[in-house]
Amino acid sequence: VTPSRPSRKTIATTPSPAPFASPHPAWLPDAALDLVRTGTVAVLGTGRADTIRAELDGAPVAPPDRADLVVAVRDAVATAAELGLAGDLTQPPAHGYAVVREAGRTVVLGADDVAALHGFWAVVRERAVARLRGGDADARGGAADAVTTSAPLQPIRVLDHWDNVAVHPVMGQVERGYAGGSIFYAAGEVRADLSRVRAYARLLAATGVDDVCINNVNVHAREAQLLTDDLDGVARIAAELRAHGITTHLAVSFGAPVLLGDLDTADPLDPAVAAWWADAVARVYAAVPDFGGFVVKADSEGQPGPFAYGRTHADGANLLARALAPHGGTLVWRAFVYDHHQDWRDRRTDRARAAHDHFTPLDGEFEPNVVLQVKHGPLDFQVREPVSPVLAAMPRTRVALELQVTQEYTGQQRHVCWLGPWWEEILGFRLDGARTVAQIVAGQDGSNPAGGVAAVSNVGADEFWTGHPLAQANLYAFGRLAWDPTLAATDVLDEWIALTFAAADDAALRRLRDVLHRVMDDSWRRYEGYTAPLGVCFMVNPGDHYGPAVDGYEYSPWGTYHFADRDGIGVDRTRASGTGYTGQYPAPWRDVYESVETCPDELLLFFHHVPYGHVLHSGATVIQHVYDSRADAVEQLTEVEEAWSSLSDLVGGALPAAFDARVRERLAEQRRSAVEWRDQVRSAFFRRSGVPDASGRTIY
Ligand code: BDP
Repeated sequence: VTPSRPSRKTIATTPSPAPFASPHPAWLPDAALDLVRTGTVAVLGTGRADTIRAELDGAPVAPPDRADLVVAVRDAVATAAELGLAGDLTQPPAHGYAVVREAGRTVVLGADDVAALHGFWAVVRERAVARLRGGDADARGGAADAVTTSAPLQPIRVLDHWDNVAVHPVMGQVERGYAGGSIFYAAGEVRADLSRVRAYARLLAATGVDDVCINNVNVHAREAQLLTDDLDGVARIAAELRAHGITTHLAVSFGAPVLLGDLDTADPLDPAVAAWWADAVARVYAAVPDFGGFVVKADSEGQPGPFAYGRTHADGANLLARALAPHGGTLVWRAFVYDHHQDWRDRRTDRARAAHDHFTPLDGEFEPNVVLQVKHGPLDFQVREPVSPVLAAMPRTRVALELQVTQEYTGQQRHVCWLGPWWEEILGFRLDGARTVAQIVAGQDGSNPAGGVAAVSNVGADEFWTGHPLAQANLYAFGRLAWDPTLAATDVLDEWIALTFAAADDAALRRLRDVLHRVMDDSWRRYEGYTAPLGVCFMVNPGDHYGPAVDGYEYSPWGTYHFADRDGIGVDRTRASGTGYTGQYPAPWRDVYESVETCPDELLLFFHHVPYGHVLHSGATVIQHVYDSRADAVEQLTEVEEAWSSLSDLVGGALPAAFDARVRERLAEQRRSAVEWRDQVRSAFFRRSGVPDASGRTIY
């Protein structure tokens, strides 16, 4: 019996009950701004310097050589003396900022106006964190004299919105959205009231995100028309984002020339098609002069692409890249290309191989303004996958890493699942044995061109932005780790707590910090603990991808199998006897993953088919691990609920009552769902294997 569960469609399309223009302030409540508004201030420069002035509204203004806090755009300042500083003027790094602390004053210098804005938010953040960590008065205002600089490692830091302009009959308004409707669109149009978009841009600017793609990569008819029929709407959105230094991008259909009825072909080598795209791009730039570029999902899950014309993906990407190049635009082409009609009876076919097989022969063939966007794992945003080998396999191509902030496969913003630790692991993974994924995609050592990082946003018109209020931390962390991937996830969580609960008094803030870490720190591993084991992936309900269905995709053409039978489980992806996928990795991973002896436990079933009695490095057998971790993870939820309840005296004060109520409602659903996962996975493997649970816990 499957307990009834809320359907994804309902969640995605429920309009927010809250007034559209007054959402939860997330990590920028007034109290956070008060940390910099108490002393005197001065802002120098134009452009987004006006945005900083607006943030500091209410603070006493003083001349720049005396103000306690000065924020300046580099070209608005000639000498250090103008800022009341001794010595030579500090130079901010390209695209970044310098913070100079001298004689109790704080001076921020941005390389340009957007960098000044980032530097401003850095000061707010530092003061909030100093307070959280019990810093003294000096740390809150101006600490000891020091100069710090910061610049983003990744040139592209983009959030992709899978928002449909018109509500899609199956996918709703936001595909894989778990936070209400779209902040951009309502009733098939760009919203008249874009106040939420502006508030969103403000939140993103404070993290370091600088690009947003405003519509779904699955481009349906109405979204395709954005390009031609609603550039005014796009321009209105771009204006809101621009105020906070965010550049607008559009996802377009490769088939647009045909889809929009103008031509009978979209062949990338046809001059009429190239001319069509050149015109379309010119119109976009006429409406949005600082437009960022296009994102394309082609030949994937039903989207049109160059294969239909016998052309390569380099031909396809270059067509659009050449149209964008004269305007300085970027073409992001997704590497998520695989056969979703595969023969599930054939054990040799392997979806995990697809992107590498398909794209690496094209390395060196892409125009310089093409960025290939690669999902972090070879399958599809699972709770555990190995890092995609494609990220290190195309040294002559700009490659961007794609993460998923929206929790499609990690609890759909009904379960607490803090993804900071997962991303820290991915970004820090030494994929070619020497360089981390973050360094590779940033082109840090110059041995490959720079790409960046992208992620699917988790935001909607929901009162708390993200459905589960604690899922805000994932959005915050994406921006921070995109800017600086060397940050520790636990410190990023501290930042989010310090900023979000800036109104709490010192004692309440410390308690909130303690409880939030208890609830969130291990939540990703806990989620992994009660869902699909040891990197085997999927086991979710087909379609909505929520809740357990052990064999949900096992006999379907999507290429996501576990091959569990009475003897064993897992996918043999070795060179010796399986699909050969391990051979796509550079050393040392090609050998580490090839052998059951060296393959890490958490990825064992991604790479190997093993008997249930196989002994893990942990000492447990595979089957006992399946039993134990599911039961243990559910037991841990009791501690989580107790920790949250211990905050009850803060409700209505430091912890807003509606925030608390939403978290409690979600914790109850998480427990219900986790119990369902535990019982279904444990029973399914007991029935297949016949091996009893050595711990004696009940199996249904
Ligand atoms: C899958 C989602 C699907 C997306 C696809 C993508 O289930 O809704 O369209 O990824 O990334 O995970 O294009």
